[in-house]
Amino acid sequence: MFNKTLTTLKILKSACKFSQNVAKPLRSKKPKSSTTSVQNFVDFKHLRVVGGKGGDGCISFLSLWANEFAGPDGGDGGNGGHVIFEATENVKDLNNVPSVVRAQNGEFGANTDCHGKNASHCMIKVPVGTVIKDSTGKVVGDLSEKGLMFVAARGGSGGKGNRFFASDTQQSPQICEYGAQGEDLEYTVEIKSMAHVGLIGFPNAGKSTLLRAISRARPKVAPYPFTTLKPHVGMIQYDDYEQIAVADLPGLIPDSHKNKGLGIQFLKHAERCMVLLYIIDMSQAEPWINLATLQNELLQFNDDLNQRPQIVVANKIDLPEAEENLKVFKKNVSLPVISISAKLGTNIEELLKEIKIIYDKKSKEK
Ligand SMILES: Nc1nc2c(ncn2[C@@H]2O[C@H](COP(=O)(O)OP(=O)(O)OP(=O)(O)O)[C@@H](O)[C@H]2O)c(=O)[nH]1
Ligand SMILES: [Mg+2]
Repeated sequence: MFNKTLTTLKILKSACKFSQNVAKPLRSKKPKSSTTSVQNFVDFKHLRVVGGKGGDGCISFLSLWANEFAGPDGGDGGNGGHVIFEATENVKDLNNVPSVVRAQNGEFGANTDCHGKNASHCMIKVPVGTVIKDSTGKVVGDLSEKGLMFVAARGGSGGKGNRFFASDTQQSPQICEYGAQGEDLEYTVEIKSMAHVGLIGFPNAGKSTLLRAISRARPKVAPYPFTTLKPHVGMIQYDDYEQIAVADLPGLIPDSHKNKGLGIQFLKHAERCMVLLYIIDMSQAEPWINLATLQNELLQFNDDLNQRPQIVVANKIDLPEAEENLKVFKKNVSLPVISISAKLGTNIEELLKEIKIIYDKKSKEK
């Protein structure tokens, strides 16, 4: 009898598990890095690209013991290298892209018809999904697939040596060409999608604390506003081998969409996230006003942003004044609210599960 009830209980339990069917978030087995430098995520860069200069041609005349005036023998210069962007899966951000990129120059031509060597091209590796805009803001390249390339600046061609100018009428030309200058252009490169989930909130709401709690990323945490000035990305691991990228974005303030505070540039990061997580500090009075302000900022910037899946995270519930605020907050907010304490780790697992559910739903839609 006892055995029978035990088996029915077991079956019920597994049925319950099956109905939930959400992958469990995993704790990272690897400790956090102990290096002092912390890398931020670069999703936008303005850069200058300069193609290599072509090598100059050569003026030279061959003189042999039996033939003193054997004719012109100056070789051509080599071509300068191009600057090329190449999409690859091996890099995740634009950290490795320098602000000025110069390709190598072609070699000069030499006597005895020796042509200068062509310079090798300068390849810049960028992540798949990089969009390239010219100085007027027009999209000129979209590297949406692995291996796609965009020639950003062409190198100059090599100059002709005096051998090239020899003819029946001009047997000893004293002229050659200089190598052409490479193109000198400016571009803006942007990554289309930065992370699956973006953390949005006022300064000091606890965004960086939350990212530290759920991933191996190490953004700076401090009790003053604007600690985070550049975005950081961390990965959450799940037991179905899925990884979800979460971006800690710098804090927003009222009128950010008018370029106040850290400005529009930081709202642009939010555009590159699939799911938005509003982090609201529950220890402050009337937190629902903060949420409404944040939503309004996003709406003013781009009304598509409010159509994205959103979760409201009520943070700092460990503080004494948070309990009362949370009760009223839940009544005033229509979105799903998850209350957590990023500092103590309370309810973090529930939040991670909710993120996974939304992520799975979104991935199926694609
Ligand atoms: N008690 C309590 N304190 C918290 C919690 N989460 C964050 N804090 C504290 O709040 C302060 C600000 O935290 P940060 O994570 O730096 O806040 P932020 O949102 O990243 O701030 P900015 O980078 O300036 O936008 C720190 O002193 C944290 O220790 C929490 O759940 N409970
Ligand atoms: Mg921060």
